[in-house]
Amino acid sequence: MKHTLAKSLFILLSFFTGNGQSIEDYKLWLRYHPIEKPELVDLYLNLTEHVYFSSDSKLLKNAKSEFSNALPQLIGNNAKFDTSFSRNTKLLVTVYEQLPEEIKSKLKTKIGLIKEEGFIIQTVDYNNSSLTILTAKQEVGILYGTFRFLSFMQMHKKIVDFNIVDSPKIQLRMLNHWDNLDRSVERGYAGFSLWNWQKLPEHIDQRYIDYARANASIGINATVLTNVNANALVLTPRYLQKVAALANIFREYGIKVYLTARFSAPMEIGNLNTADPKDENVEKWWAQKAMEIYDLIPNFGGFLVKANSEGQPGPQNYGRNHVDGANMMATVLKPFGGHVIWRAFVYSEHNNIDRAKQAYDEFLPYDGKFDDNVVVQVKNGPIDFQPREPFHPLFGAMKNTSLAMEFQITQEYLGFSSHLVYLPKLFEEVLDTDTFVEGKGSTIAKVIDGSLYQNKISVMAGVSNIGNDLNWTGHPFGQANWYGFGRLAWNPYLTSEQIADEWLRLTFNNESEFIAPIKEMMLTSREAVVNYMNPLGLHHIFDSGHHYGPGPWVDNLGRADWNPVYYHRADNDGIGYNRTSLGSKATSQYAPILKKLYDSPKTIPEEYLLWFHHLPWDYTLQDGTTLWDGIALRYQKGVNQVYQMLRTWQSVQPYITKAQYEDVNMLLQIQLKEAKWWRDACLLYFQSHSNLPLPKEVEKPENTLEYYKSLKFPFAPGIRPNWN
Ligand code: BDP
Repeated sequence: MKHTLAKSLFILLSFFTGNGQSIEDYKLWLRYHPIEKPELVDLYLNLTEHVYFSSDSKLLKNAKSEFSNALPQLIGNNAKFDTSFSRNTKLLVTVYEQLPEEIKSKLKTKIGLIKEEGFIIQTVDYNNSSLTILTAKQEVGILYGTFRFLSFMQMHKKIVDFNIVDSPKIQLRMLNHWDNLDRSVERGYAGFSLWNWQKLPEHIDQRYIDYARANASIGINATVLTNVNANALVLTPRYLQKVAALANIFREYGIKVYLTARFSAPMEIGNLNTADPKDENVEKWWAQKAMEIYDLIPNFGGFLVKANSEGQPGPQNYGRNHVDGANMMATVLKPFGGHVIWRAFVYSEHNNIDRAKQAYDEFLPYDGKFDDNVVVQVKNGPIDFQPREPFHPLFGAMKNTSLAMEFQITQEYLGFSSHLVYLPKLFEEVLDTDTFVEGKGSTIAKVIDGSLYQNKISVMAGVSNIGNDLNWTGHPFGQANWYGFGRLAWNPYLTSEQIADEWLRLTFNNESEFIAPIKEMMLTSREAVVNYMNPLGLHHIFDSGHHYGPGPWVDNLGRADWNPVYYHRADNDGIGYNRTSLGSKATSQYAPILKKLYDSPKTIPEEYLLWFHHLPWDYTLQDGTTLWDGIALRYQKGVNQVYQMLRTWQSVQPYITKAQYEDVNMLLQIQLKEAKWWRDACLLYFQSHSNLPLPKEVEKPENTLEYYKSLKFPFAPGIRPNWN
């Protein structure tokens, strides 16, 4: 009865919510659509008709309530929760320590295989019948196992006997929110910040709970609440009370809270006249602050620090270095088990060398000098979250330092939340890349998960794409990027294809006629954006400040390395940045085998060609076309790929609701318009240097170069105040 009711309600809701984001989208991948196949319903009913779920803590209660909410939606209201473990129990959920001895002994070897946060789901013979056990070393493992179990049901997996052992491969799986205290979100394209600082700590928005549920469901266990361009106010008692209210909720979902720490906080909120990390009073101030924070938030994670980067204060203001700054903070957090996550996103206005080389030059000498509760957080590429970059050469090079991977989930340089770009494809490409530092197979995934150098702390961070939009991420497919980031942080060896498959099933439906084409669309979407924005290794040719749309002509900003012309170096002879041994020598920051490969335009993977080489317009590409034609054809290809995405989406209309269909259809129309804008603006501008005609396959530009140059967007979202 309930089953049919839920279904009709679902259809009704979808019907009445119009064409944009719908209330269904709010549920993310935790939609728990009714299972309609009778044999599957029977299978799961059989498994769940007698469940014993030990729930003697808040965390376990949350796991149980997810289970008891989801089951009626999935298979009707027939699950029966037993008050104790009995002969009837079919599903037993409890931590390993509390299992009956006989069952413990059956799982003894398996429990040895999981890490602290891992879980086991195993079917065993017990009392002459079959019993499925979900167990873990810690309660949080039960929570993760619960969500996994429910996801199997959502994905219509026909599992009779469970045999699952899984643990996260990375310790800190962390979101970085670039959220300001006024609720604006730097580089945020999904509305305002979730954190309602004004109403906290008294008012607890249901959103906080649903945010925690969503994160726990994919294993995210840490969140930095505030922007890396930090405001010291968050460290004042009034705000810390608010932070504590959030931390209390998140703790019950296995999530630790971190804050960004403004290096000059002792001066701004502490009345000191210096923030010198070697000053005794400064260290005392931070020690006192740490005590105050841990008093309120006993499981506080620690600080994320952006120092001496893009104008942020840091130890260099006092003639000290990154190690001095990071270790001072690490010392005060150490007694409480806290971490310092110190960012390596640095490039200096006083340094004329290639910006792509600066972080490596600055940080490599510090390798091995950071305290063991310090992690150095490095962006995936050496410049800044471009649609494609070669990997950051610090990965693999800093062997004696725990390195965190910083990905950007929000699409600052990938069309904001208007473009459908499936980012796990990008993340996977980075994680699978071989650094060759310890010979073949030294992949970035192994650097990050600590298996290559046995570093103390492993971290993967993602700059969040979440805001208070009804669907959380602005674009409904932005949810796949949040989901995919979490899954890869749990296991960096998963494929982007598997993740897309899971997400589609959890979010939409299990119809193969829907899944197959849409999965294909997602998997090509990343290459499409590279083609229509930055083909062949071009990068950072975005319009200033807001980074919305193309601006390859921009040459008038205060610092050379803020100008797109610095990066593409187009002139009448050719295009590209010579970073070879004969140019800026950035290639020498990579392992010798890669240096050699990258040094020659003939051997470098073509997708990085213009990142490392300045080449004449008539240079011959691998497919025999000239460089000029190759660039132009790729821009056109990107546009064609978006046309194809639209056609694909239109072809699956029968499998989704009207609201779902219309929302993405409208967004794809924007994406198509903007892909053409990118193609036309960039090709017209580069043509003013190459003086060559466009190949016949390329559509004629819709406007003049002057028109594209004249476009201004003072109110583009996510903009950083006073920023170029
Ligand atoms: C750049 C963003 C800027 C951030 C900076 C960072 O444009 O808003 O503050 O990165 O990562 O991509 O610190």
